[in-house]
Amino acid sequence: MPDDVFMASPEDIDPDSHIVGVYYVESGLGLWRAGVEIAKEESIGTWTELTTMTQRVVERLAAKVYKVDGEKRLVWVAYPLELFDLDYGGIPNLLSIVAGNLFGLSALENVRLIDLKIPREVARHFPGPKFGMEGVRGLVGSRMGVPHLGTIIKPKVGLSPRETAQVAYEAAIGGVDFVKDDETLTNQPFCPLEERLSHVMEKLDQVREETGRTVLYAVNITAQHEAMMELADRAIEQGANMLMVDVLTAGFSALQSLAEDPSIKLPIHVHRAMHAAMTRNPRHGIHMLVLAKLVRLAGGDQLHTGTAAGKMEKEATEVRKIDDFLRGEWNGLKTVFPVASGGIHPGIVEENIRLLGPDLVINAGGGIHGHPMGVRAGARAMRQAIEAA
Ligand code: RUB
Ligand code: CA
Repeated sequence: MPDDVFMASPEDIDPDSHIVGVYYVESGLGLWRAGVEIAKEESIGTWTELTTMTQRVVERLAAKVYKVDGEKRLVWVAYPLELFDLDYGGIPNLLSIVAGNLFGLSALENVRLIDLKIPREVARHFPGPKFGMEGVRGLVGSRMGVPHLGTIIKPKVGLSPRETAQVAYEAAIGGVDFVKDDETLTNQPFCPLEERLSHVMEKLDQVREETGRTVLYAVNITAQHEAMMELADRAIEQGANMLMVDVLTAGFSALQSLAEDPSIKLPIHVHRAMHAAMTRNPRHGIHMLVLAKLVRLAGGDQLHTGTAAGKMEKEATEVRKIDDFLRGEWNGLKTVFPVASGGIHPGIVEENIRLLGPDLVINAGGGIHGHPMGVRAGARAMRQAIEAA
């Protein structure tokens, strides 16, 4: 098929009837031809001419490259909405198209999906967050402009249910708004989920009686799909007030199933373990902003987006951009509460708030449980650092 089947000018692309992928590309082909390779592979084409091709397929379903930026090495590829099965295929189908085979094409040395423009017509097929940042704040009774303080129970694995609950209690009394499991802890024999949850919730009830404060506990139900839905039901029976899922290892459809289930009336904390395999290389893979958009579509209420200062690889301005996206208006969907986490301690709280903004969950594991005077003192120190900032 001639290249011009896969090319258009910007005036020909209606943003309401296309999903647009913006790709950073390194290729000896030049940007337009590289864009054609992406559009072809991810819509109707392949490496050779086809006897099975029809005019109707060419006219309606060809993706088109319609813009390039030579300086930044970007290409814009528009995919007609008719290419997608949004209701049944959802995010898996969407990703198989806009972020599918193209990463392995030998004609492209490096390619990175840096943004995905999703029109309202597409967003309408997804649940979005049930609570969002405002909804989560409502549960805790906090006001905008004040960060939430969270903690990951540490050691991340190995404590018994009772020990976990005691650590949660100390952190809550010390001043955290939110306690979470580590992404590596789910339902292992040394700390079965239901037993852990019931002990933790008992302790958090005690905190409410003693202080009047509601503290959220995101219990990690990440599991095989059906088992995860069952764990969600069991968690609700045990009085859970928040759920947690590792979205990339479980899959976006796992998150969406939780968000769409009308019997689950709890916010969902989303961890992004494994994201760096896709997001870390600035020349190849998928930008975290794209994953953040998909999490918002699928219904995450809180999402890890990185820190401005901490232990994980990051670029503060990039993290800020993602956090602002999550907190801003987008296709009528609720907001998502961004979570800064990874190596945070009181000494770098101010820097994180200054660079990322105060509508943030500031999460500290080692930064609380490593305090020489214990967990309660660690939580208090973090709270004081937030107040000071
Ligand atoms: C941090 C932690 C989280 C990281 C993940 O613990 O357990 O898994 O936040 O990184 P600690 P990211 O506070 O002890 O460092 O949030 O960037 O996805
Ligand atoms: Ca962790």
